[in-house]
Amino acid sequence: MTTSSNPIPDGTRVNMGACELTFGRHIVPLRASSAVHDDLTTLRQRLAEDGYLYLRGFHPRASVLAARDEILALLDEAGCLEPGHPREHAAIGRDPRRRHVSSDLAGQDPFIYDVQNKSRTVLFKLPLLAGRVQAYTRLVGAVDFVRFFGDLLGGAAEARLQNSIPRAVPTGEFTGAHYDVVYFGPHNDHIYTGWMPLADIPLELGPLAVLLGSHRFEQVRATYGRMHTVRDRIEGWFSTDALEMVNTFGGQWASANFEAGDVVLFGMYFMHGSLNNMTDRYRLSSDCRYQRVADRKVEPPVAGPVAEGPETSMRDARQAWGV
Ligand SMILES: O=C(O)CCC(=O)C(=O)O
Repeated sequence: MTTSSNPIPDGTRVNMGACELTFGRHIVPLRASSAVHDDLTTLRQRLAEDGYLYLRGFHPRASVLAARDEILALLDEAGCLEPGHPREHAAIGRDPRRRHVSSDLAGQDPFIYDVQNKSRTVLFKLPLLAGRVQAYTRLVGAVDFVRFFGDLLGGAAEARLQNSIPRAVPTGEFTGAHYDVVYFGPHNDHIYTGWMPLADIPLELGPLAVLLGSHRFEQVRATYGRMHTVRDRIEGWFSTDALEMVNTFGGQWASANFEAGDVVLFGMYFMHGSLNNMTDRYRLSSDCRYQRVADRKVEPPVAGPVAEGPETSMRDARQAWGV
């Protein structure tokens, strides 16, 4: 596992949505746990206290790049890449007429826009791509990682491939702050996310950013954290205003210059999103999910009756919750 760091000088400016964040002030580098990766006691303490573990260079770089190549081939097939560039540059195609990416979440197209979050990020429907994402499938279910995760939590573990999503984020896009529990429902809060870059993702490509201390926002957990976007017909992102989050709840954002092989592990109640992609290349990464086998449930996709009427905006919901 890599332990070297790629430092970010204080004063470095990055963007998250419409907000500019300054390193050393609103945002700090993620703390890497690679140097203590054999020390389960320390890792458990860090996961509980910090809300996350940043494992640099966990996966062999070649395994990650093999998965990336599969995703790039699919992006190419979807007409998303600019012709005439080496594929691994992930250059975003300039002609939208070439793209065949669907906005119909429930449809049979394997390439869809993240319409749930009103974003042009391209998501891939794995069940429709069986046989074409073998390296990606091996990476998500990598025995070393699943064993590590099981040792960390105490018990045998497994990857939830069906909930793991490769994503390609285009220029200007970012992910708003959210808890993952709202996408799985509170009955599934045993699931963990293992976010991984599928290529090097320096700050300008818009990597993952997490909000330190957000696993302890008790009032937010007790309100927003009880939601399920489908059951409660509610927006998923808690906020697109990264500075409002810091000013209202305290804490700082954290991010890193990520490299292929890194993983960030966190639970369902940990605010995260991403910085803006400031380049003309896709940012390629994967949201991967893991759980202990003992926690496995025969879960209904939606627990409880589905709310009626139009979707509730997060703004209205937050006002009602007083958070
Ligand atoms: O990669 C991103 O922009 C967001 C990732 C995310 O929300 C997740 O992994 O749960």
